[in-house]
Amino acid sequence: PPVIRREDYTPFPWLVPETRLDFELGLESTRVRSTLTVVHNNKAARSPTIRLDGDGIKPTSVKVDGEPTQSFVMDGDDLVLTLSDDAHEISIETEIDPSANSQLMGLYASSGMLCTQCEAEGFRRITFFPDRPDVLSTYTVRMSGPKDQFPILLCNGNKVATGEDGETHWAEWHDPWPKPSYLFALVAGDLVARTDSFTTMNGRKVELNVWVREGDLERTEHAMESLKRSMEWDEEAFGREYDLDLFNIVAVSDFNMGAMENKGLNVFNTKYVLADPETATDGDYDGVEGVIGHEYFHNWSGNRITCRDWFQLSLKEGFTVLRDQLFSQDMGSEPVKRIEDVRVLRGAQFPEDSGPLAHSIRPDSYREISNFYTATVYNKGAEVIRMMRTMAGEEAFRKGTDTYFDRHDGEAATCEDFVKSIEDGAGLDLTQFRLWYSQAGTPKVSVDFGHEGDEAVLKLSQLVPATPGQDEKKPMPIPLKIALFDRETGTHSGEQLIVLDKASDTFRFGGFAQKPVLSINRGFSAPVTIQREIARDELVFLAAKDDDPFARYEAMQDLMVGHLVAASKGELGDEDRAAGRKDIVGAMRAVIEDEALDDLMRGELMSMPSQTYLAEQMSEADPGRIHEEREALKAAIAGELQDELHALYDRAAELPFSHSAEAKGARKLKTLILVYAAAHDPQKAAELAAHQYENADNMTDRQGALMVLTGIDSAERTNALIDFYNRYRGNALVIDKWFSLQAMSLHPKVLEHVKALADHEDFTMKNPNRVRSLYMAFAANPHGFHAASGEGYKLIADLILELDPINAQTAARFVPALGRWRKLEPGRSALMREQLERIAAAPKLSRDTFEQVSRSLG
Ligand code: B3K
Ligand code: ZN
Repeated sequence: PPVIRREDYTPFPWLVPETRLDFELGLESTRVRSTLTVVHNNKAARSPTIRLDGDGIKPTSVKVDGEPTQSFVMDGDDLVLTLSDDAHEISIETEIDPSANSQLMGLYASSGMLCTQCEAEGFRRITFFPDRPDVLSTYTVRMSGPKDQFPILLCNGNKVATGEDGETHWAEWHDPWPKPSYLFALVAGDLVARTDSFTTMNGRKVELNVWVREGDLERTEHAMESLKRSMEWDEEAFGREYDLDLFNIVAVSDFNMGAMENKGLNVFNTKYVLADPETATDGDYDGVEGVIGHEYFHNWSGNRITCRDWFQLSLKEGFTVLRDQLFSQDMGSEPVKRIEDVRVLRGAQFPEDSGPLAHSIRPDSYREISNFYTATVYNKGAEVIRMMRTMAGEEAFRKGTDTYFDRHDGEAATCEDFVKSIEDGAGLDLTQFRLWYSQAGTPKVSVDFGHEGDEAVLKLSQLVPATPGQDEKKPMPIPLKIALFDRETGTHSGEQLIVLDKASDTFRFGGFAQKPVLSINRGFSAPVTIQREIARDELVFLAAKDDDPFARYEAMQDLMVGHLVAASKGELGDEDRAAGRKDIVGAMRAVIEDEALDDLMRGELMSMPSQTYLAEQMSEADPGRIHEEREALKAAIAGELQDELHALYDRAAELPFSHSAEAKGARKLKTLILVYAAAHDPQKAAELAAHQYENADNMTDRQGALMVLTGIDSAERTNALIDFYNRYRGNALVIDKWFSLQAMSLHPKVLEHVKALADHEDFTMKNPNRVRSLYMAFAANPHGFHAASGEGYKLIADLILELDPINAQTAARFVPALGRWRKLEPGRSALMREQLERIAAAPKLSRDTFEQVSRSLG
């Protein structure tokens, strides 16, 4: 497959002002007639031909200006037509089989309904079209089909006419907003809606619908409330008003990702729509709110202003992730949301940045664009824009985004357009800052903090590591929020923002008779790793006293990371180990006893760094050793703090169920305490967990208890797993949890369990949620995946090979887990690499998997 390069961009030689589509819908056969008006694009070189992208489709008829024509050729999958004049009308017919579409790109069938997924290049699987985001067109769509099978017919924009003809009915939809083909969507099926409305800031009433299958209606309230909150928030926070009279959301159970922001017709994975206390956890509720917000916010950051080409993906995704993060921060606990977002960044994006798949947030080349919907483009993209906001301040940043929306509304824009708008609107100089768009790799900031006379002296240096294709890096501007604490009073005289924009620099702060304690990268103001020699007592101090919640969390994490990394490397003698544990236990006790903390935040402070994050701190990780040390520390904490943890559990258990922050915090603590208990006294923990499981009146408590039980070989485990399955049989999203919990477990036989689950009658390779629930959960379980025998690696490689022909996009998403071989101890490293080579040697790989495997080996 060819490499596509950003620098090769040229505008398309033709404009397509209008697109008319006519669908005769059927599950096995759908006929598509498309009529495009095309005119020569004045901003591009004149061309006598027009290339229309296709993917696996054939034209059954081609007409130009109403007349059948032979003046076209097929070039691979594409249709190339010769045109004599500057303006024409092209009509093409295709016929497709949605039921055979297991890739879930283009038009496909999902439990009896028809739906589409076009981003990034799915539209070309429906009809021939210039399937690129810079070709904007106004769509009019007629859909017809059997009334009983497809009583509901939905498309983008507004419904303008309907009618029926015997058993068949039809609807015509018109979307007044010009859009690229990737934002096209249609849905046809037997659906019911929760209906509501929202009145915009200018008094326009918008009809809102959340469409689901018959039995799911009761589980849509949270989605609808989240949508209304999103609409209101975007008006308030960014001045953005919705621009159609109708907004539809449809939940689909077979979906490659979370959701899709098609204009006026968002299509969602059921996972991000359906929620009620009995079947959804607090985390699921937050997920629904966040994804509903994300897709809604795309209406401006993505749809009204779209991307010129797919290299600009972060223009819409990075910005929209930032917008959804800020929304969720405002709806719930701001510090806890910030901690969660940083955890995602460190867990998913940092490993990407330090591995063979590292790329900048605006990549330079790709073979398959689906492989670039990454944590880097999304989450690091959001961090980069967040840094601009931090440097500008909230008010000036808003002026920058207003400038962006004003200047580029209706256009297909670039990341450069965005940066320039922020620069002009916010009054910042972002010349050097643009390096964040082109350089990959997580910068390392080394801190040397000293004291001279009455000055605190902060020496900082930065290193942006080499990444594939980028050996030499330039220093980037790194905004760091800092505070200097007085050791005696535990206070500081104000947070400051410093910007490290050189390879190294020194910052001096006067008025310190005594050396203060440094709190740095507060709020995680820059997506970097901080490398510092810091005394354990200073970390203990910050973990207890820092008034920036993120920095406090960070101190707690650093305390544990420092200890566990040294322990895993075998660097700790008995005395050091005991001293380290003593400090951690002391800090943990202080957190438990601190009455000023709310329980959601307390839960964060009490959480251990993940095994993946620990591995990321080492150049050659031994997952087995990390696991042992981490479990041992857990056991030590649980043993030392037995009484405190029990008292905390009992207090938390008294709170009745509600969605309040207090009740959520209490639930988080209960399960966290069970996790600790399981490492210390498994049988006792099994009893406690079984009790929590049986008495649960909500999914958070029940799932938490079952999660702990799956790791403990006991009768309670078996009973709870059987009960859970029988209780929720037939509810796909909850059965997904049942698969996941077993695949994520700390049970010694987890590998055998996963193999057996793959043969379970409820397992299918056709449903991405189910595949992910078993195999993504397993690949993220270091204890199983990194089995010293290499069997975990083989299991994932087998999966990739089996899934690749069915759903390439989903298969390719498993490759990064196998790309970590360079960062493992030699034994596992060789075993992992062997599996990548086995995949690479397979005779027929998809473009998706081929690209990921060859980059991972390269
Ligand atoms: N824009 C879609 C992602 C489409 C991915 C296609 N492979 C969802 C989102 O980010 O909102
Ligand atoms: Zn998005």
